[in-house]
Amino acid sequence: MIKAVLFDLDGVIVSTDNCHYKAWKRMADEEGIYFDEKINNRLRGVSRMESLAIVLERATKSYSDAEKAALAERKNNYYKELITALTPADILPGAMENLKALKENAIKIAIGSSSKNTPIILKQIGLDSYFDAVSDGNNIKNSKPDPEVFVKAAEMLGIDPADCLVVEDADAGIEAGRAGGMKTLSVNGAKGADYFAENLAAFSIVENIVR
Ligand code: B16
Ligand code: MG
Repeated sequence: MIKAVLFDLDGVIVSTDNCHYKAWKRMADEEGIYFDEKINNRLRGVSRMESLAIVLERATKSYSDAEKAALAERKNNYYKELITALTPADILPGAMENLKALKENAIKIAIGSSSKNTPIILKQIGLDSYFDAVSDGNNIKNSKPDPEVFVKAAEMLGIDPADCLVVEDADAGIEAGRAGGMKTLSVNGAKGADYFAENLAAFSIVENIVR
């Protein structure tokens, strides 16, 4: 029985894809590294340093660890500049309706995001005190597909992982949910889930999965 729903943030509650893309692109252009939207799609749900490793696959020179840390920080500064423009209007269609319906049905809701910028993003979109628990890139050692972020979210809620549903837009996130012993709902084409919805706009989690 589903007692809690653990939501990925980027790509499920709010779309920051384009901000990540612009920030990586700016950094890559400055470094003369080829980068496009197809490469950007591979960064979904992946941690910042792992994302950098993917971006650097197209680099023509090698970078020391200190240089890599500086590149990641530079990208993150560009990204933070861009996300200051986010507002509640950027919440993805159907997300609020589902969150409200879950609350009304006494189902716990949590965030499980790889992003260290989760607190900033939640504040920008006006949901900083909305969730029962927030587990993110700041409280984990291993990022998705490792289940840690979702296992910690379930622990914070005090709910058995088997009674949790993970909602994800990334293959790595679905894999993480499954590895954590949770049920999974795919949105935006993530593969390998128990349930599929094109997006949350025309899908009720309460009606289709919880009941
Ligand atoms: P940051 P999610 C992920 O968030 C993004 O999808 C991914 O593209 C990003 O690299 C990762 O967060 C780390 O983000 O650099 O802000 O710490 O989908 O798990 O909510
Ligand atoms: Mg995501």
